[in-house]
Amino acid sequence: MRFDVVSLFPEMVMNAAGYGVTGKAIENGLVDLAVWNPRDFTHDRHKTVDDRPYGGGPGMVMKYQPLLDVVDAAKLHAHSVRRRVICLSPQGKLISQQLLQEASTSEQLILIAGRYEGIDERFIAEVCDEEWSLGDYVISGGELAALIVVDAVTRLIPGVLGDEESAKQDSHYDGLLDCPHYTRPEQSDLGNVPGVLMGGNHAAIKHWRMKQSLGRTWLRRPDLLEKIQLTAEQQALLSEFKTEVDKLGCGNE
Ligand code: 4HQ
Repeated sequence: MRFDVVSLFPEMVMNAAGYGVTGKAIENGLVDLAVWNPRDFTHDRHKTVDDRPYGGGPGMVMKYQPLLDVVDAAKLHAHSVRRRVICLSPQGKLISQQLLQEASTSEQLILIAGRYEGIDERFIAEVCDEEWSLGDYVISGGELAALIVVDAVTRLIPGVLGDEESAKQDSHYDGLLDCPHYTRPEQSDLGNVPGVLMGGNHAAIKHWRMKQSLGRTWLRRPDLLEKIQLTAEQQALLSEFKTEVDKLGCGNE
């Protein structure tokens, strides 16, 4: 996988991606990350990347010419067919684990991180394949959104996560929330670790974790349960969870 992020703040993207899982994946050559500054693709003395909006109004709009040239340059660096140009914007499709899963089979993702009020619509319409959004809120620039895509997609590349911390165990991988996690000490003023996790019965632990995932999803995100088909075993575990909540007034143990 090759990521090409287009940003007026290339260090912001490069630095943030250098940490942790993404940093290691880049170091190990499992993913490539390049950041392109549209300012380097201007031709005037002032290196102008923005201009006043037609029709008036506050703020500035990113000019399409530097963006067009920067995307052409990024395309030359990977002669790949499975390539997508994606603009990060609140007008886009909501980013989900499924969307990212599909994107992770691309060979090259060109991510456009805009600043100011936005980008000249002609660039979005003619050059971008898709617009993606983090959610219904506004941030100051597309960089953080692009970094989220780079991070979340990188985790899905084979070999990036060790087998133990496989992406399969994360929240949202199977459409469910993750189960609770505990580490030492076993007993504390804040409460005790659920006994089943201490017993070494791996089948029982697996069932408990699945039941917790189902129960938490039911309690916190019932909308997610409507989108998936539960197995008979999962339906039984969720029923148990609901019975326990009725009895104990809580979802644990
Ligand atoms: N932006 N999801 C870039 C966002 C946003 C979002 C606002 C993107 C400003 C210039 N990006 N423009 N929500 O709020 O991706």
